[in-house]
Amino acid sequence: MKKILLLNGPNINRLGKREKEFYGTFTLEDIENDVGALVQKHGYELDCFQSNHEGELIDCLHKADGVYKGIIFNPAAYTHTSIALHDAIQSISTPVIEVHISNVHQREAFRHVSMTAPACHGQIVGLGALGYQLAAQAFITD
Ligand code: CA2
Repeated sequence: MKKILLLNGPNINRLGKREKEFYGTFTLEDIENDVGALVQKHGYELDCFQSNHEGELIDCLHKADGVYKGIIFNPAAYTHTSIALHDAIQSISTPVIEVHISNVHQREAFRHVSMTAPACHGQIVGLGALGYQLAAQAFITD
């Protein structure tokens, strides 16, 4: 099972266009290419999926169960609201690492709470695009 899933939630497809002070200048495509190159060096395959729709993210998590070594997931704004995504993560046995590009704890109070993190294996926040690579590393060396 040398496969890893990179899953991104709403508006992550807009990275590199605005709010560069929070999210940097890189795009989702850059993240997918860089993580893909990293995992490939270690003999892993990367599948990528991004959706702006909660239900599609839930369906993707369900389908991923047992297929991947691990799932790198940035649920974006759904992090702070979605009990449904929490339950979807809880309902699968494949470990999920939650990643946030920005340091959500330095931002608005509504970003300080993660509904999804309690169901996750781990969480990485505030390290920019590097966070995705570190999450991949955790699954590779695990
Ligand atoms: O820091 C992160 O990775 C976030 O998950 C990004 C989400 C935000 O809602 C979370 O609180 C933290 C936002 C995704 C990207 O949104 C954009 C907004 C404007 C321009 C480009 C992207």
